[in-house]
Amino acid sequence: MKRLIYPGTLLAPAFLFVACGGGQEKVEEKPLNIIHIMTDDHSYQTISAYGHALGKLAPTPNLDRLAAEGMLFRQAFVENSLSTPSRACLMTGLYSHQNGQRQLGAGIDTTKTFFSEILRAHGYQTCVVGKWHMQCEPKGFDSYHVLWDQGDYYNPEFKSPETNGEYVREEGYATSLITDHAIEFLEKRDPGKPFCLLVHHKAPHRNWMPDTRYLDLYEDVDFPYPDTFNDRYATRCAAASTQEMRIDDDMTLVYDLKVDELKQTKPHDNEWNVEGWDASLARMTPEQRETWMNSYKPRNERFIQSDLKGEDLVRWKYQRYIKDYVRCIKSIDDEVGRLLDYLEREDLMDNTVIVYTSDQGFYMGEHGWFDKRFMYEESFRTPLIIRYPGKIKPGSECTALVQNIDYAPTYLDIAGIEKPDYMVGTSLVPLFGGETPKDWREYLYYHYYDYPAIHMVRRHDGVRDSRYKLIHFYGDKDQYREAIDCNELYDLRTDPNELHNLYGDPEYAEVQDRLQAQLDKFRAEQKVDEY
Ligand code: SGN
Ligand code: CA
Repeated sequence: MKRLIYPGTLLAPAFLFVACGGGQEKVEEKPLNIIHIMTDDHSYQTISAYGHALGKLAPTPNLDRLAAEGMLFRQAFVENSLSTPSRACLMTGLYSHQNGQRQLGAGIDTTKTFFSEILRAHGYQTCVVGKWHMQCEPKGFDSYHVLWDQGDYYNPEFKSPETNGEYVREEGYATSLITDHAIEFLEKRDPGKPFCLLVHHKAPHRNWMPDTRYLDLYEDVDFPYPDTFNDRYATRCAAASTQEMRIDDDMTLVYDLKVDELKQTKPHDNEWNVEGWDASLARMTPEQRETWMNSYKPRNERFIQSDLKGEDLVRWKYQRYIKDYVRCIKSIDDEVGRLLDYLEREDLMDNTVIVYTSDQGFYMGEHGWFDKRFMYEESFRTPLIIRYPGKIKPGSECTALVQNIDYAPTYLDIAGIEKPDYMVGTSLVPLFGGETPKDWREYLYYHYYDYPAIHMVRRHDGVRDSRYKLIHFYGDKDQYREAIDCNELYDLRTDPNELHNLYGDPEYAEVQDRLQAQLDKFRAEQKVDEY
């Protein structure tokens, strides 16, 4: 039975009655703690528990441990595949047009209640560490230790109530520092109260800078190319061919791929390529820089000498990109392991729900891309693992359609708090038993708005059910691109790589009409104001 507790009241402990010697003894059931671990741009393709080729070559034993002890979600999605919008969905349980955060920059409607505020009002100790990124102060937290903007990998700046509003540089690697601060919160907390801790990592965000201890890891591994690596976007709307997120054209050799030696010798059309890289290097201590150069310099010199062109060059770029990315993941996995070890030592594993996810998915070369934004699977889908002892069967899997607007209602539900009426997300708790309730949602709504912007992905919205996906790209002509008003329809069962746009195919007319009707329904019911 759900307890409805109003703001301002403290969490009432639940009680279990245990039969004992013929009588009944009252045993206190402690309210559950919640840890939400969220990485930035982590693809499900690089978590070995998901079984993809990359994950097999670069294993993630600690994330796999979470999956082995909890539930792996195979159909978890975001509403808007971008950082701040995703974080706003998490905090509010609302779609982007309802919480205000449609694009990467300013937008969040701070009058909307964050779930952290509700938990706090009900007696939870709340804390966020790492990437906050939203253009408002952390809201609803007893403590916070957050990065400046997107944050930096090396010696990043953090702000906390103790720093009087200043961002202060801390020496070390972001993933480890964020874990340190998570553990600090746990150490200092009042053990008499439940907690909700958000651990938001910077990694593995662009420009994918590994920790010094992992600079050589996987160097001799040849990572496989995705089937769609050479996709040329036949049958699609123009949005797929007019984006700027291709490994060949848009991934820079200096900033993204760390070929420092090319700074002086090559003309660089993208100023950020050199400036951004110099800024990354300038952050390092002399020792960190020396370790870095000792690893990358000889490889870079060999690369320059080989003078690769065309497909060979693209393949070299892909290998360097993936290696740096999975090196960042290695640190994430280690640090999740360190946090789990701490929880174990402190006897917190049994009464803490642990969630692992990312703010969105990421392209690991699929369709020739890096970055995210599109409603195609690799960026729309996210990893999601939930460990909930006693409630979730270890090693279970869930294929129900779930979305990032569901976290806020889920965390309130776990705390025994009724979901406020205005929240559109749905608690995931009914899925934890292993069965999908009959009335579970059959469709998901997606909407991406950040155009014109870096990577130039056109605005689009769409719906997906367990098998089909309908996408509508829209937008007027502007100084950069032609007008677009174009649809795509995919059958994910017969075409999981989304290569064959079936929109307008008479054989799929019924499916198309059904999905269009659902899309129209979402737009009307959720009061979507542009499409
Ligand atoms: C930066 C990155 C982009 C990335 C956005 C959004 N460029 O602008 O590649 O798409 O962040 O990422 S960089 O040159 O600054 O690295 S998000 O994860 O925050 O949404
Ligand atoms: Ca992100």
